[in-house]
Formats: sequence, C-alpha cells, structure tokens
Amino acid sequence: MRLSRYFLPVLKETPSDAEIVSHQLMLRAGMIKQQAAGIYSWLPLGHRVLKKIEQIVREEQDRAGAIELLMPTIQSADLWRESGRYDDYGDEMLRITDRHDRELLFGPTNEEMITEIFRSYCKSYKDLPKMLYHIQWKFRDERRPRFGVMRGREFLMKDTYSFDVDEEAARRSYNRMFVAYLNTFSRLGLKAVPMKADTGPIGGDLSHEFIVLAETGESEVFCHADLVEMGAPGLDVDFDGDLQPLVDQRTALYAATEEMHQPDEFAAVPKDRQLSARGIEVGHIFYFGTKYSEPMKALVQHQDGQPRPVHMGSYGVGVSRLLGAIIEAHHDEKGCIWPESVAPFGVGIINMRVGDEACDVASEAAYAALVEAGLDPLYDDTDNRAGAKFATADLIGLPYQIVIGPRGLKEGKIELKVRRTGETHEMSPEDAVSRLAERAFADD
Ligand code: 5CA
Repeated sequence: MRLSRYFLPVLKETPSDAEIVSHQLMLRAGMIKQQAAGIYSWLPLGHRVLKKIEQIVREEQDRAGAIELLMPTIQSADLWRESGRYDDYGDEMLRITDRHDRELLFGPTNEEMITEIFRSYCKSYKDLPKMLYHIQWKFRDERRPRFGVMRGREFLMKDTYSFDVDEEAARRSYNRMFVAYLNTFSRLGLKAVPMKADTGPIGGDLSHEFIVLAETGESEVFCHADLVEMGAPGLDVDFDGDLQPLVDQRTALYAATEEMHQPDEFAAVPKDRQLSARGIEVGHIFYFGTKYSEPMKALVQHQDGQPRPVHMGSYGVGVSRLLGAIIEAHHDEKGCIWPESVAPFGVGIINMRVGDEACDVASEAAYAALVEAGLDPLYDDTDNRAGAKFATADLIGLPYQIVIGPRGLKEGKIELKVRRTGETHEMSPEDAVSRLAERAFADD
C-alpha cells in the first residue's frame, strides 16, 4: 500500500476525552472514529488489525474443533421469553419494535438463539458433542461506555456454545476452550491468566475469566505470580486427548477476580508470589449445564431411550476489546508496537526525500520486492517532512521500518529499524528484504 493513496487520518494532538493510552493511540493513529457513545467506525488501519485478530481467534477455534456459523444481530423477544431472560436482562438490552409492532432486540449474546438452532436439528446423543461459534457484533447498552473499544456499547465478540450429553462430557468441551484460549491469547502477543470468575447474567457454576494484567484494567484481580509466566500449551496440543492435566496445572494455582476473591486462600500463596493487580478481561468461559436447554426444551435422547436436556457451556472472546488490550500491553511514548501476528502492515518504507531520483528508485524497488516477498509493506511516498514520517511510523507501530535517504544510498545502504527495540541496522536494500523475509529479527 502506498500511503499517498491510503486513508490514514493521524492526529497530532491527544484527544482530551481519551483517558487511557490505548484509546488515545487508537484515535491518534486513525484506527477508530467515535460515532456515538460506545459506538465506533473502524477506519482502515484499525479494521486491518481487527480482521487479523478475528482470524487468529477463528483459527484456534477451528483447531479446537468448534464449527463456525453466523447468527443475526437482531433477535426476537419471544426467544428470550422462553429462557426467562427477556425481563431479567434489564436496561443493557436494546429493545426494538418493527413496523408490525413485533418486539425485537439487538443481541447482547446468543445462548437462546443457538439453543433454538440446536433443538431444531439435534435430537439424539449421537449428534453430540458439538461446538458451534460465530464472530458477530453485539450491543449492550452499558451504563458507562468508556476507554474506547474496551467497554463499548457495540462490540465484536466471538462466542462459542458447546452441547454435550452430560456434565462430564461438558467439562471436556470446557477444557478444549480453556486450552484454545491460552493458545489464542499467546498468538496475539498477550499473557492472559485464567481466573475463577463470577457467572453474572449468563449463569452456571463453573466459570473462568481470561485476564491480561494492565494498570488500566477495569477489574481488580489476585493471583499466584507463576501463572503470569506460564507459557501457553502450544499449537501441537492434542485436542482429542486428555486436557485435564493442562487445565489442572493452571487452576491449581490461586487466581480469582474481585467477586470470587478469598483473602484467606490467597494468604496461603507464598508472600513473594502474591500478585494483586488490575486486569482486562479478554475472554470469559462458562459451564451452565441445563440452564437454557431445560426451559427451552433442547432435549436429546440418551442411549437408554430417555430424552434429557443437553448440557451446555458458552465461551466468549472480546475481539474488538483485544485491540485495546494489545496496545495496553505493547506501546511506548511514541505509539503502538504491534506484535507481528496482528500488525496492520508488515513493514513501513520511509522515503526520506521524495523527488530525489536515487531515493525514489530505491524505494520503489524495495516496495516491489517486499510486496513480492509477501511482507505487506506500507510505503510512505508522501511529500511530508522526514520528521513527520518518522513520527507517523512510530505512532502506527509497524514492527519494522526501512528508511531510505540520500546519504546512505550513496554507499548503497538503507536503514532497517526494529520498532520494539529501536535498534537500527545499516545494510543494502537487498539484504534488508531478504532478512525481513527470513524473519531474522522476529521475537515471537
Ligand atoms: N455469552 C457469554 C460467552 S459467549 C458472554 O456473553 N460472555 S461475556 O459477557 O463475558 O462477554 C464475553 C467477552 O466479551 C468478555 O470477556 C469481554 O472480553 C467482551 N465484552 C463484554 N462486554 C464488552 C463491552 N461492553 N465492550 C467490549 N467488549 C466486551
């Protein structure tokens, strides 16, 4: 992409209404634009990151055996009356009436709808287990939308729903999602800690939140420090095997959100391993048994011929919230520092003197070679000052920058900068392209 043809409305000033760094940087880097309280347009740069996050979330769901579908954003009130949640959900639900005076709503979550789909087609234990998911916009009329996409009213969620014959089987599905989440957040460059959590309006008795530690997090959390350093299980994990040891290894150590915190249990953690911090909830998983299948009559015939309600769980990831969480974890005073896996472009090319023939020729050649190598470059071919170009490049936080200027070119050299460390390397343009293609500087 050539910057002269792109749409990247960067702001020089920090918007005064943005309280936390991720919100400030998303506005300044031209990633989002507020349209109403808690409702945002995704500008091209933000949209690119959103899609990359969504794709990683999708790949890890698929790997764990979940199956993608797509349910609508608008749901019928009658469906929610069946579970009893239409009245319970309260003011967070955006209620809509159509031209025939039918009551609709903008979905805040999809337990009812997926249960209705399941019961329409699946009648036997032979149809189990099943895990279905979608990645769809949700609306919750939050009392205090704030921090940009972190607590929006309209937000993108991945929600998976599991269906099993009994509690024991349902726990296996729960474990699959537990492990898939650890791998997902690790691929996104995040250390997310699973913590015992309250189930709130979703219900059930087994639940974990996945928390990224950050000073700006909304929740207060308490955990054993070892959990933060524990790596993800890895992409070669056998999802058909026994995942319980991987889950136990993590749940054996103390970790709880504020609502579930037990100070006496926490006191048993060695003093130097006690971590109390703030965190961002990027995922939340629930096992709630027959809470929806019973009132909604989603029954499956068991081997003994008896129909019984199916055991369910639901598993959410805040896809749009993740942009904020990743920036909170990866930034410096100059701007974002995207992990390579979700960077909006792979590398920036800065032509320091557009109009200088040698600079133009070398920049065009580097651009063509990086496109060819599949490195998805963003070429700053604008006639802005070099200083402004550097500032923009640091602000939008691509993992690498190739800086092409007249002085270096005289010796056949360009500069390759690694955004995360700030280190720079002088080399020939050809070397820069091949070393980037080899991922010679990658740290993930
Ligand atoms: N149905 C269940 C799981 S599928 C559910 O809705 N769970 S939830 O309420 O915990 O939401 C799942 C995830 O969505 C949360 O962990 C959080 O990361 C994200 N999320 C929830 N509310 C918001 C919001 N207002 N803005 C941005 N992300 C949100």
